[in-house]
Amino acid sequence: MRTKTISGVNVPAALREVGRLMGDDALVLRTHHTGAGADIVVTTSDEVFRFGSLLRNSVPRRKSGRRPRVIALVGPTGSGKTTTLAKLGLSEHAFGWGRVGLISLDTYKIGALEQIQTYADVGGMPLELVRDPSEVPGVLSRYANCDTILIDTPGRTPRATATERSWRDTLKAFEPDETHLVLSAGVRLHVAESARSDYSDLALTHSLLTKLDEIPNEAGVAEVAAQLGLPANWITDGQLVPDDLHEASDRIMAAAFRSGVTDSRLELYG
Ligand SMILES: Nc1nc2c(ncn2[C@@H]2O[C@H](COP(=O)(O)OP(=O)(O)OP(=O)(O)O)[C@@H](O)[C@H]2O)c(=O)[nH]1
Ligand SMILES: [Mg+2]
Repeated sequence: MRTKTISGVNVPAALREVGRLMGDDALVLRTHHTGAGADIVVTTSDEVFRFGSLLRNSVPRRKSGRRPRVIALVGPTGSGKTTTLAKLGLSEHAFGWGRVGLISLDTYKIGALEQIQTYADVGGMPLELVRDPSEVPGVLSRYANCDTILIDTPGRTPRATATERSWRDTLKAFEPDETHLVLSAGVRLHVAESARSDYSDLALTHSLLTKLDEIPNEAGVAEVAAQLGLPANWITDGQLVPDDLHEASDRIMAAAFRSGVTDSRLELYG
């Protein structure tokens, strides 16, 4: 969502400037008090509509004729990939209604397999650890009767070594229908942007913001989603598996207006 930041010596002055520059079309998203006065972040109703459509945009399947839908989660260390994968596999609102097969490409982290195995056991979901692209055709044929295949990946910093990054070749061999970039909702915008570019070779299709429960207010969530500029199906807001998984677009749109738009608009024209 394109936004504009308009400054003034205080909030009323900045709001008057918003009214002067943008008139009726202005939607105030946020006000920030700064050392020099106030910054107001504004957008337009057309932009909000465009952003809502982007979030809900469904991604066409890349491969026809292959029954299981293949969904991969990628993202930095500790962003919540494995926990979210378990939520997606177990929640009736996501893929728990059907047969789910789990795959882990995380051969690096100690305890990674045990963590995901626990969830696989809870949901009676098959789980395989895949180390190399040559293993992919075999796994796909063993999982042919699944409705959905969920792939967990290791978290690594952008400075990961070539060896650590070899899981990416294995992931590409699966040709996922969807690849979700999993990021904590509290990340700074420049971190979100660098995560997006770090994973760009994996043809990201969605963003998936986690840990909304850990941020003091949700206003910034929409900015992170907008920065990523990807459709979003889910968000997570807690450690409870699978309950803390929710539909994304309404929550993100609500977050966009979390900072008292109504009050600000009244002030704008008052
Ligand atoms: N508060 C909160 N914690 C979460 C949420 N999602 C995951 N976590 C916690 O974040 C921690 C890391 O979660 P994981 O699922 O292991 O993260 P990961 O991305 O798989 O981590 P690596 O495999 O090390 O890259 C765990 O303690 C999770 O319980 C969430 O929505 N809210
Ligand atoms: Mg993990």
